Amino acid sequence: MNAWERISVVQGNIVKLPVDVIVNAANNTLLGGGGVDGAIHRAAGLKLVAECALLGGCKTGQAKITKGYNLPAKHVIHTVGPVWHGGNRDEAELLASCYRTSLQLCVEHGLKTIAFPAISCGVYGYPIEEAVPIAVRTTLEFLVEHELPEWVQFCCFDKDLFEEYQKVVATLKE
Ligand code: AR6
Repeated sequence: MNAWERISVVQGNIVKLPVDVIVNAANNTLLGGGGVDGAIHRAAGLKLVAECALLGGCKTGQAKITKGYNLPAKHVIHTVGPVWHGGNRDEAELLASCYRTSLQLCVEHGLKTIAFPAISCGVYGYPIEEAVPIAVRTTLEFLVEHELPEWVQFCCFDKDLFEEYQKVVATLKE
């Protein structure tokens, strides 16, 4: 299967997705927060924050894995996206690294299906027209080189983001 056939764009709430692993757009403490982080912790239950507390935080651009507890997803990969400062503080490389390190954890743990939120595109202020091509391109480059994960979903909470992903996928495919 070619790499394009292994990605999908969906609209909805990532906590509902029955995949091997969902990705959390966390902060350096890994102890919870607002946005998708808050939604994932609420749905997973308190055992998730207890496991996260043992991980010693996470550097920006890196990722760590836990169980999914009460989520339909079996695991959660917690990654920390960059805060947008205008684009001159290595934001693009750090964002790409979030996708690469999360995908690499799928290889290491034998995970076949993963769903990503739009890392850094909420509280952290990354402009979606800059972030979405990085998400899609970095993921495709990884899939070309690796058999796992077999399937990647980009989960968009709102319609604008969903449309942006569809536009970027269509443009890159040409
Ligand atoms: N399902 C899918 N996407 C969601 C959901 C959901 N349930 N909820 C929000 N989004 P954000 P960041 C989208 O702010 O910018 C936290 O407090 C949202 O619309 O969650 O990386 C952390 O603890 C947006 O497109 O993450 C950090 O402190 C995307 O998820 C900080 O926010 C990311 O928005 C991280 O900020």
